[in-house]
Amino acid sequence: MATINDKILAASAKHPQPGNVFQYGTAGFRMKADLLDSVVFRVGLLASLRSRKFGGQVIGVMITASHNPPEDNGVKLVDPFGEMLESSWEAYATRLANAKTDKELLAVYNKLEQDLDLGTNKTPKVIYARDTRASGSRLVGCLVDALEATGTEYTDYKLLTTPQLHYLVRCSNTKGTEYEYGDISEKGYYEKLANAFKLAVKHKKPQGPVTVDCANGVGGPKLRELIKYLDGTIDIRVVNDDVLKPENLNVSCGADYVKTNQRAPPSSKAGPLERCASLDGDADRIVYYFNGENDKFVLLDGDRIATLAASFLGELARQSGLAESLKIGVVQTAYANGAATQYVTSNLGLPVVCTATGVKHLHHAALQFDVGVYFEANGHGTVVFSHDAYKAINNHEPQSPAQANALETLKALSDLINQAVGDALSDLLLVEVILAHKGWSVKDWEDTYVDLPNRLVKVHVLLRSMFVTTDSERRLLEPAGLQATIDSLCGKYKAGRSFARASGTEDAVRVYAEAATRGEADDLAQKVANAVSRATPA
Ligand code: NG1
Ligand code: ZN
Repeated sequence: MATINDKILAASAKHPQPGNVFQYGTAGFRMKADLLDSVVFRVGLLASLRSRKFGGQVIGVMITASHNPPEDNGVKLVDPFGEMLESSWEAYATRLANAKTDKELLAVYNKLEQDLDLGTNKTPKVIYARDTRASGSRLVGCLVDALEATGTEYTDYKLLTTPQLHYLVRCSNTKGTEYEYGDISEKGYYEKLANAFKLAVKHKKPQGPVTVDCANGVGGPKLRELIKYLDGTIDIRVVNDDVLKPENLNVSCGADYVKTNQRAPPSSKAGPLERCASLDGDADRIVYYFNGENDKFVLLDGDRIATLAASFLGELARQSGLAESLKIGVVQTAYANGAATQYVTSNLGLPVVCTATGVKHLHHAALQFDVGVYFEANGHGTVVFSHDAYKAINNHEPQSPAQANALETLKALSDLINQAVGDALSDLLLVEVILAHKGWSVKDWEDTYVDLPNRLVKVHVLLRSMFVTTDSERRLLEPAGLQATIDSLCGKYKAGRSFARASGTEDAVRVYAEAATRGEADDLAQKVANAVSRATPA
């Protein structure tokens, strides 16, 4: 009878390594889809090991390339509690992906089996899903070959948003425990969100419609499904939801298009001051925007969602009598606009923590608070409630009808907000609840503070690894002398702030600058970019 090793060798022969060097980065593996067969097969092997490491708990595999163009694809693992894969395992994924031959791959796999102290012999379990890309079903075939070869039990959830898969992983592993999260089904996800939304808005029906651009991705059909459960409590208009033509995915629409180009999708027909939102291709990011005075485009990005959420959660904590027991904080990266940081500390009186780029860093830091609000400026984020926060919210005896009312809303929000990962559909409903409660238009939301003019510049460099940062990527240790140059440039501009860091996803150094005026921000960014270029070999 063929052993598991024989089966792995035979299956791997169907998916030869193309000779490329791969790296599991912050977003898993992501590249042109036709390079990914061996990578996805090998991620399947790792998912099986990861499940064995956790005594047969369910591990998730998501096949998506998020906001990338249609011809790309990608794959990432979801850990048992619905979080992103633990960092130390990223290196194992990279090791497996780069084994050149089937034999070498088997050797790496067997070595990991030995080194990882896998404990019990429980059957490994994996669940997986994909976005709407044409290459998705082929890559699922590669994944299944690995799961079959390793004797892993698996369930195919077909098309899902990334956060839906995270939800299902968390539900699967918490069922019957004190952390039980929800029913292990797509329907369970919609019911959880819709019920929480209806409880949270109560009689404060959102005013007017919100138009949601779904990037022609999986968020479209899933949002339409969610709407069925909302019983008309909100008018959501779905646009750019054509998933039958996968070549349209993320093309001239979606959150990344809107954030990068600082404009609405050309197809947008929204009138002045109408609420609009855009999701990305796998619906884990969302940004809001509207046409302001004189047709001026106004973006309400992740910073704005974070400040809005923090302000409302702070109010609810005070109104429900829980201000003392709930430590609320906001986590940002260095890319957060300085005005947003200032607003949180001065106006809201809440602490702000800055972390390195990448949502896993933000998520981790947010867990240090009872209620941790975190968003990247690009719109990926959520609010995490600690176990103690859930206890406090659920056990608190309200002292007045007003307290009871606020407590009910807070409870509903702790159900509405995806605890595993940033979720565009959950974030959409969160923003809608808050605007409805405050009776705010998008203009009122914008008016909370004025963003400092800022500029992001990309400098292509040969060796990005020579840029070594400290202080949550806000300061450079190397190349020697460059930080002093940046400091001295910043000092010449009113409210000047700038930093340079190596991108984790491209061969480039990103320079961010902000200052009191548009011209000064542009000028500062350009000068720092020039200094970065000068500091690198041509
Ligand atoms: P890098 O390339 O490391 O700057 C970019 C985004 C991150 C995050 C990752 C994808 C900026 C400045 N950076 O990272 O926010 O979305 O891609 O995981 O937008
Ligand atoms: Zn995404």
